[in-house]
Amino acid sequence: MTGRLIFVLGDQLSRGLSALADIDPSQDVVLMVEVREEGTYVPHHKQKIAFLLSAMRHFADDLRAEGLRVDYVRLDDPDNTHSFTGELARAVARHKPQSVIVTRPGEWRVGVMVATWSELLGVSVAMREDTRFFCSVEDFAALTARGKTKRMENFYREMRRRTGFLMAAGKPIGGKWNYDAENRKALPKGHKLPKRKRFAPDAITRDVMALVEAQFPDHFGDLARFGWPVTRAEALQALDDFITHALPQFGDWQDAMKTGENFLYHALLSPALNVGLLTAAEVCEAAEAAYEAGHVPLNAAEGFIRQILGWREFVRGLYWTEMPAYGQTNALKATRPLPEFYWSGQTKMHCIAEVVRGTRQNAYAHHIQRLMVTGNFALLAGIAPAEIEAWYLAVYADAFDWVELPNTHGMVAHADGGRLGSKPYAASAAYIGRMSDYCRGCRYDAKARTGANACPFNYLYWNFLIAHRDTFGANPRMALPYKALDRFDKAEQAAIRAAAEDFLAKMHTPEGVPPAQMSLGDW
Ligand code: FAD
Ligand code: DLZ
Ligand code: SF4
Repeated sequence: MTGRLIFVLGDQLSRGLSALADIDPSQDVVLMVEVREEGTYVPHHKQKIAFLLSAMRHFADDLRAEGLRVDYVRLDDPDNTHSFTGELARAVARHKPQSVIVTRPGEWRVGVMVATWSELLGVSVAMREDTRFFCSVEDFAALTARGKTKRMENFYREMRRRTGFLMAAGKPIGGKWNYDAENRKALPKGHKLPKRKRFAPDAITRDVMALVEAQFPDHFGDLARFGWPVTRAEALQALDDFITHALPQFGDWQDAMKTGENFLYHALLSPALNVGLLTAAEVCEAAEAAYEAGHVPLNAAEGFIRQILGWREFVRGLYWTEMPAYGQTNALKATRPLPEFYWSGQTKMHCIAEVVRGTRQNAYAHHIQRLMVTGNFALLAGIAPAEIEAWYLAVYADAFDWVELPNTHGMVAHADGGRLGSKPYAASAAYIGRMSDYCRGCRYDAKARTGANACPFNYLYWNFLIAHRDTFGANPRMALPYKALDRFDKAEQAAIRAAAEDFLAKMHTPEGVPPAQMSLGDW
């Protein structure tokens, strides 16, 4: 008979996890399970699955090295039932524990499973809070109830006050809370980017990569460029590399995009953070220390800390206080299916082809690529929120429902009616042209609104404004675009609508080319 069975899920790979806090090595057993259901509830990118499984195997080894007992079920175990519930049931039969301990899962979907376990398996199940965040769900609910912190910016300021990051005598260092106005630069020609640290797969990762290739052969994504940190030691090296080589310029080029460049000055830390190899606190502390040492300017340190202390905490609080209703809204009544080119990358729209290429190769795209290229297109084209969400959840190594859903459902699709963002992140080719070199290599004309070569982002953008005037026409943050739209005469507005309708009707074939006649030259 075992003491307690401590179930550690794949995104709970932190030694400081609440479920592990009082583990008794002489009696308790840690359970970790690799199951197909978690790899296939959406068809995850091969790199994402390999990352998760390799990080899990390394974490189990670290626990064993510490003298803890770990019962680890592998994906190719012939008796594997391939679900969390099935594997917990088998483990309860094996160990006959007095109780099961689990830290609250990150995803609502899994939380629903946990709620059934006690009755189903006839064993007491204690669920502990996930203490790896700055703001507990209860605190978030209390703050939101006060009204003032309903929006991210005010929530972030409150979190700065509470944690003391970049604060002096109760005031923000430098006198401003937010330095984003300095953070919207495009990369100048010839700008030399730093070489980013990637991690060559070790024997465990190579084993897992072969397993993934064999078990999930049809899933999206390449494994060849796998370079994610899979241990805590590697994650700490990745953090150090970012702080030393990229953070100093993170602020300046945060929104920039460049053909062939996947990482620029971004942290590349979200997969490690989201599975628990790094804590949010130590990452923010490292950024603050680099600022205090004079290594990093304030706009970079503040901008970076805001992403974690502000956005990451805010979306997590929103998710857990508003689910499951949050995921079910569709404020803009968007119903179109996701075009095939989100998977194939085969489209004449160079910006989308480029983001899908990077996504396929690395299971990564940076925030502006996700928001203003693939996200912006999905918003303008009226793609159904559930279709967009399933894609983002599948293709990024850092994607877990609690963080992916608010970003996609709220920030991209505006399906939450403006709970997350006070205006939709809709933009024409002018934005993409300003922040990247994509338009220079494109077969569409970024300057044209209508006509055979006009960029689809242009007529779709103006068509979006026309179609949603009832929703956004009175929004003061949308006054400028509506003023611009109203300067177009009736004929121009009719031409925009016709171009958009034509494009949307044909977009499921590569921009109107009948499938039978498709050849690579058409893309
Ligand atoms: P950096 O750009 O260097 O930012 C530093 C850190 O800040 C990130 O590691 C991340 O932890 C945090 N962060 C930044 N922006 C956000 C944000 N909007 N929400 C939450 N945390 C943020 N992030 C995920 O971690 N998982 C997701 O599934 C995810 N899905 C997204 C979907 C869409 C449509 C959009 C627009 C954004 C999504 N993001 C998601 C947020 C953001 O794009 C990623 O966190 C970021 O690209 C990760 O790369 P990085 O570590 O290089 O981040
Ligand atoms: C994403 C993922 C994958 C692909 N595989 C596993 C797995 O085999 N075992 C596991 O414990 N976790 C996996 N995960 C992460 C889970 O989906 C994640 O822990 C839950 O969704 C959190 O609620
Ligand atoms: Fe994208 Fe339009 Fe620019 Fe082409 S012209 S890269 S489709 S924004």
